[in-house]
Amino acid sequence: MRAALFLLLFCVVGLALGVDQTNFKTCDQSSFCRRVRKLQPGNSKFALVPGTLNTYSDSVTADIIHKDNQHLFVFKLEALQGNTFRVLIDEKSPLRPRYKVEHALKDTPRPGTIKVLNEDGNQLTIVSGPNKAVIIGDPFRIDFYQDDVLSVSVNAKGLMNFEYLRTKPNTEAKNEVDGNVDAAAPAEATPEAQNAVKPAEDEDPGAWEENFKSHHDSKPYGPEAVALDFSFPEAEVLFGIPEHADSFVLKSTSGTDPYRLYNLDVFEYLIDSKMALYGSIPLIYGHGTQRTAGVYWQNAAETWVDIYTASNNVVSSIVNFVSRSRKADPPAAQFISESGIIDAFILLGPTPMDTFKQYTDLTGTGNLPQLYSLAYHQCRWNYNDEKDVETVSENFDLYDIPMDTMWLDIEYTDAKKYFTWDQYKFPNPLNMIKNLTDLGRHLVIIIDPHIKRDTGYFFHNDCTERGYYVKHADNRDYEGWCWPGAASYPDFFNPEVRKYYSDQYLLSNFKTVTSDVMFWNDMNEPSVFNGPEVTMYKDLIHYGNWEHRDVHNLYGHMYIWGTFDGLIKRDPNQRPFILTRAFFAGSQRYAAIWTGDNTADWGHLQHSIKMCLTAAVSGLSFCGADVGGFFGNPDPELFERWYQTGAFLPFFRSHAHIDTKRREPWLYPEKTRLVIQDAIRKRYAYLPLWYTMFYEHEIDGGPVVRPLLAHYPKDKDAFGIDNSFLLQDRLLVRPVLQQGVSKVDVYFPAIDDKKTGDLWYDVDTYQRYEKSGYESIPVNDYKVPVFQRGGTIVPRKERHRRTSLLMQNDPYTLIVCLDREGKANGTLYIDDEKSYGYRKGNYIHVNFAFENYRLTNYFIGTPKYDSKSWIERLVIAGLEKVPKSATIVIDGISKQLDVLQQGKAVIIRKPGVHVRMDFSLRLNN
Ligand code: NBV
Repeated sequence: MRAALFLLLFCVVGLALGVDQTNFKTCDQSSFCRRVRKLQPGNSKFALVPGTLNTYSDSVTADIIHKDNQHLFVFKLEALQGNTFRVLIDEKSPLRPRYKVEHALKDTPRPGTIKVLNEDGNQLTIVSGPNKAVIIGDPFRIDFYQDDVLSVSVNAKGLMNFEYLRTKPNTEAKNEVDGNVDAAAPAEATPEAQNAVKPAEDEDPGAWEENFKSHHDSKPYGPEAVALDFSFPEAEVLFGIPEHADSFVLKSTSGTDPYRLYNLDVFEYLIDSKMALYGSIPLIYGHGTQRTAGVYWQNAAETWVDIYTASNNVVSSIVNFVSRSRKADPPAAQFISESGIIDAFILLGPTPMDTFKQYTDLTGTGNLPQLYSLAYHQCRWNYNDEKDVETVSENFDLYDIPMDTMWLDIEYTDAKKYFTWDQYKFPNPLNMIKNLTDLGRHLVIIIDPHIKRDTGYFFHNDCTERGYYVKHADNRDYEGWCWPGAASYPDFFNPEVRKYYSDQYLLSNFKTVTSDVMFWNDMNEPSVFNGPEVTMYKDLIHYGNWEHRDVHNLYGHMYIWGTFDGLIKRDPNQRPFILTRAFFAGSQRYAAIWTGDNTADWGHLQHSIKMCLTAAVSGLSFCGADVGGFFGNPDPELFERWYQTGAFLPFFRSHAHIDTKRREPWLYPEKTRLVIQDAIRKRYAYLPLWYTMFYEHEIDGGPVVRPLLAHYPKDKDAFGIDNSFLLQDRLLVRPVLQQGVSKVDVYFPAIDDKKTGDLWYDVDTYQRYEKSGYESIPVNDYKVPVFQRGGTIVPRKERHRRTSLLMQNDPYTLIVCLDREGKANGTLYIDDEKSYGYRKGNYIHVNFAFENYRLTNYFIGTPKYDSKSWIERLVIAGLEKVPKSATIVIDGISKQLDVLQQGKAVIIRKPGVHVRMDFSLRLNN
């Protein structure tokens, strides 16, 4: 009852007021952020200790000293393969070990080799391939060059900070603050720290214990923050550090709070905001017309990131940077973390795509998903019972709208006990699942990490008996409030707990699902309704005796790792599908993400693109937003435009809050239903492209969804564009994101500084656009402005089916859009859409090339997968004249084909070639 009231209050207050910002800390309310931020740019107090330098085949080590307090640190610079360096700094003899992030990197990074170029008194230069690192002794700084161009400087602003661990000063005065800096007496400094200028950590009243609202953080280890600045001399814009509901290009934080990285469940989050959200990836890129570079700051503690760029306004910041001496004051970022060590990877590019791949080389790529998970998903909180699920599924068929997956939110469980079902609403889950799978559909159900403290619940009893829960410092199990009421949280950092948890997915344990059912992991920031900032206390203890403070941003990642392992154990030959809300660096190896609880308004629709673009360049290509908006009720127009946008983002799911009106497409006016049907059909037609792109992502790490600057790095006007995106380098998508418009301005990017544009073809009309710059494109209700780049070939499947499974053997259409030289190129990937057979070579990866009026194919590797599909149609756009006929040669046998003109393209029907066969098709003029 208490729980129900609490939740009711939580929802009602939230729904009435939107986000309550006072629930979340500002930098000034967070002791480490405000004390580190006090340090102004200038000469750093850190210096290399002369005579301590050692060089090895792949690295350099030295001691670093803080010149005021004489504390010693160890420094290591490692060269890694692929234009990457790693900077590690830890205390030389810390009072206790400091936390080093584990499990974010995919493997141990591959070492590179270095040569010492020269060493003089204060400076050492090492070379690794085309890269050079100049390590300056005093003040400590590292300059990274590539091809003799300075690309990244470390500590150039002198903002490095490293609060060494110390014993708690013996203070009588209660050293505590309530978000109010002046409220308490300063701590007494330790003898060794009593130097001329007292460091902020000794002065700040929140250094040894801290309060926020009614919550107390005991901070037994005191101040232990680390910080470092990174400058990007070649950059004009910075981007990265998801997750924020903000523009793709990061804004200056001068006069505002820094961007915050602290996985949090923010109720009704704001857009255009630097506030923390559900996931954190401490990765930033600097991009300019000549070069791109990046920094991955590997730290899982609460982190704030200050951005130094000219202005808050992207356009004027670009202009400013060009007009003034950028090199003297380049764009820079300072990472400030509450604990841990300094562990930074410097990614030297030089192109945007190189830099993105350097990051995925370290943290891994997303696995090729099962094809159905790239199709359309239907969700709401909640589908009420088995009948409801069946009716919704039937109605999709009745209205002829493709739909692959039904989702069940928390209400399917017995009293929010995961791995159980509500026996009244879902008495026969296996039957319900079978009904769906018989139709070619799938089911995804939610499993959250909060465990109901109920002595009748096996999971709780096991965790209690075996000591699996996250604990207080005195070894008591931590208890918070969440959906089930009183709940505890398994410590997924403990391998034994992960094993226990993953075993629950075995069909021998979870008997009421089949291996076709997949999972949604929500609330894994972790969300704790009555905890500080709706999460866990930082002084709780995890496996290995680490404080929650050290590992917070990794909690959700460890959880989904457990889920992934469970699904692999359950069926080693089926690719898991997991959707997660919280994430960290490397989470792409386990799950897809969505942007959490957005709102049914145009601003949130616009932010779905910005947020997924940032996620994609941070390794997480499989991203989407709740179509329609989670909170509120979308009007028909917003709903239509949201479907059209979602249809071109990787994860495509409609979802809604329990208090919203039902919004299945047929509940809207007929025209809206038809627009939605059309948008979903567009998605299904492009499924072969999506699947090919995700395979190629797994192989090479390039994002699936890309900002324009990924392929147009020299076009300054493209840098800040985040209402459009590329699918690989093949399609340019610019959905309608505003209410009531009859045209949209589409930006066609330039390939060079002479503003030369690529050729782009409207995918509906094959109308060609040749110039770079804005073009006004008329739109009606059905129109999604999508353009295929001249020079590419895109595969499609054009028959309308109920689900993607039923399309498996359908024939392909190849859309060939020619560049100025009459050429085009593109790939198609095919396999069984489900298993790991492709890892053993059971696939077809084929390249199509068009040149000199001839289309040919060649296979990348041996085509092994036994596909039944044929190529049924070719569409060629960009020919100067309509050819008289075409001749196809398959296996030495030639056949004449008719060529038809259709609008601005020509069509060749029934080339009749199987996807595994070599062929050559010639156009006869
Ligand atoms: O499980 C209920 C919801 C879910 O529908 C949503 O997608 C998640 O982001 N969940 C959050 C919990 C509470 C939302 C107020």
